[in-house]
Amino acid sequence: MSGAQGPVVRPYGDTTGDGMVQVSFTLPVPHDKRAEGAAVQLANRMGMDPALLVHAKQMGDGFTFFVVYGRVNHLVDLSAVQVVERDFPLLSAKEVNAVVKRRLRRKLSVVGACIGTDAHTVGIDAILNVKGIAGEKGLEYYRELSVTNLGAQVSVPELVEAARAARADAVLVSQVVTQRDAHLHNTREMSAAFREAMPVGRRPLLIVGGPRFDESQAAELGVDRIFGRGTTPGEVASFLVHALVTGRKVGAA
Ligand code: B12
Repeated sequence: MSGAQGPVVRPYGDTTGDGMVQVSFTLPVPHDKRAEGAAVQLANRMGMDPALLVHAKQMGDGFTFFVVYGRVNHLVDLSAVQVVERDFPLLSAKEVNAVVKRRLRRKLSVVGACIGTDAHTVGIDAILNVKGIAGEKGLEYYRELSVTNLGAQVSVPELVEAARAARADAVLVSQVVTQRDAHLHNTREMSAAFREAMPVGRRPLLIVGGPRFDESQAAELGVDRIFGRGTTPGEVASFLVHALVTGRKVGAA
């Protein structure tokens, strides 16, 4: 990337542009003076100078949690920041229903699940269940969508079978646990299984979501779209209509 082009920002804590940030981490040591020194040294090595220890608390045997506040010199050129922007129009539930009814002339079938050992269903329920989230109703509320929510800890073969049985237009998978990159491994396994089980053209749209995904990794993971923190059902419904009805199916082949 060439030199700075756009607005350049630096963090601030007390006064604009002072570069102050706060980080937290855990070290595998009991809480004592040496542990606190180690935390400050780590912060220094991360580029914080000065690094001020503002909180330290032992968490069970042999682990200490730290919060460190300090100055960094790094700048961010906003024009060089790359993000996945929403590239489809946001529709109301009424508009989604109208488009599906008029153009698809049947209900759009959606199958959702948490796969692998992941039992964090709150996120997928927020998207699918009528109760929804952030003042929006979930996809079950949409008259022209048929929703099958398989719940927690669904195996990939079970998901493929359920998608086949429901003639799914889209499969929505949630992955919240990221320990040992489980979310990435599970997503790759899922997309490979659909590629193996169904020919192009018959394969449902594959969507994953969860708070710790990098939304730019869709192609790499073999899915059509990734939704991250704070996703609302309306965004997902609008994307479904865009990808399956009004636009061409997007993403990985
Ligand atoms: C509630 C909770 C639980 C509940 C889950 C209950 C349930 N039925 O879901 C219980 C107590 C069971 C639980 C258990 C565990 N948990 Co827990 N849990 C949480 C907690 C506190 C909140 C998660 C949540 O509900 N968020 C609210 C929802 C609405 O947000 P969301 O999931 O991000 O969903 C939104 C978006 O991401 C997106 N989205 C999500 N999925 C999808 C899918 C699609 C298709 C789309 C479009 C969008 C989308 O849309 C949603 C709405 O905006 C988090 C910490 C936290 N504050 O986040 C830890 C957390 C996720 N849990 C954690 C852990 C470690 C565990 C356990 C392993 C603990 C243990 N040792 O037993 C177990 C694992 C159980 C299992 N087998 O999965 C860790 C994960 C760490 C990591 N690196 O992976 C966290 C981060 C806590 C922590 N800081 O350590 N947990």
